[in-house]
Amino acid sequence: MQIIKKFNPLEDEMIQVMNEKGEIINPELMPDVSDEDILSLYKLMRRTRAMDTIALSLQRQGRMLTYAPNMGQEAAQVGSAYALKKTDWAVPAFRELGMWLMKGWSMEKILQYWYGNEWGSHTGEDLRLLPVSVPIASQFQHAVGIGMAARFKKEDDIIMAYVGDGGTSQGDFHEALNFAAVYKTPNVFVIQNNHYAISVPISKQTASKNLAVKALAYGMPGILVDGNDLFAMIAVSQQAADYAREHGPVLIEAFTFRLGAHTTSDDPTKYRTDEDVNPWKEKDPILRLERYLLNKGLLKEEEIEPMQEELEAEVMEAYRAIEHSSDTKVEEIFSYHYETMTPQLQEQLDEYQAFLKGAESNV
Ligand SMILES: Cc1ncc(C[n+]2csc(CCOP(=O)(O)OP(=O)(O)O)c2C)c(N)n1
Repeated sequence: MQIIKKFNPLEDEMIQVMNEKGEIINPELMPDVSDEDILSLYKLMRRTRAMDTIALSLQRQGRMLTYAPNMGQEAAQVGSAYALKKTDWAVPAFRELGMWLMKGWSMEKILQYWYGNEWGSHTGEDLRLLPVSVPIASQFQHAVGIGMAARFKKEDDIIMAYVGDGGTSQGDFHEALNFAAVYKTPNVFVIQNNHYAISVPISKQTASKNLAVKALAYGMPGILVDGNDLFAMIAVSQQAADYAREHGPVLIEAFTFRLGAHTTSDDPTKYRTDEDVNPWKEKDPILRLERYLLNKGLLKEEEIEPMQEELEAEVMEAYRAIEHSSDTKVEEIFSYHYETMTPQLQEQLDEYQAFLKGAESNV
């Protein structure tokens, strides 16, 4: 737990293991991961990117609902989730595709969720993965609650919860951190600082030196890590997981960048320029790991394209399995809000059904 015990976020340094050329610059921090695992993590990051790109294109074709892209954030998601053992919990916001795949939420179910069907959220009971949480930072309260339950039950599982930089301005974020530190819950909180909350840049979000520093006020360690560096993410997350299991909560700020739009409803050219984005293309977490693998001879240039084609085919196969399979009836909007429908909802349902009848008789 060398990093957790020594790191001081007030000094505003950032933990890095590998530079943008894919060279190991801090070998003493290199996590113990086999070459085989590194290669499969690379493939998982590529699978995440392939799924993201295809989901976006399907949405543009009108074959998917609103979608939140992950491009650029794959190492932050995959590297943190790699530190979890099977019975540990993961509590997402809504932009954690790499973590979801790592945890075992199937491609089909994920696509079904974004296709607009809640059955996609039924991940299977033994996965210990909470569903997508759209109310910003509310998931931190749930994560701390699970943490308290784990302590009561004397289980040794940790709970890793995710939030965006914008989420750190919500009351829920601060209340959750405070409770977690007071009750020493086994939580690892991961902020994916992707620099924007929709159009609001990080400079308008906080006057703090960084986001990791917020941990100190609550009495827990806070670590700033290069979120585009897979090895740094793994090293910090593994040490944070060990610390949380033994002592209590840790806050990680994964410094990364959202290369795409906030969602398919957003146009980022309205609030940022190519000059803001281009430097981050060079820091692309997949390219960085690819350079490492190529340098080490663990991957050959000619293997990349066939791998890409294989992954794209996998994604399309998963999508075809759910396309149309779960188109829901509009009536379900009314029937699943409460156990018994309220008079107001009943009135709206009656109105909708009367409208349908009228439409039919006009045909
Ligand atoms: C409580 C709440 N307020 C506002 C919104 C609308 N909203 C959706 S996403 C978003 C920005 C979130 O930014 P951030 O936490 O940085 O995460 P990112 O989207 O960048 O991953 C906002 C304000 C919401 N979903 N919930």
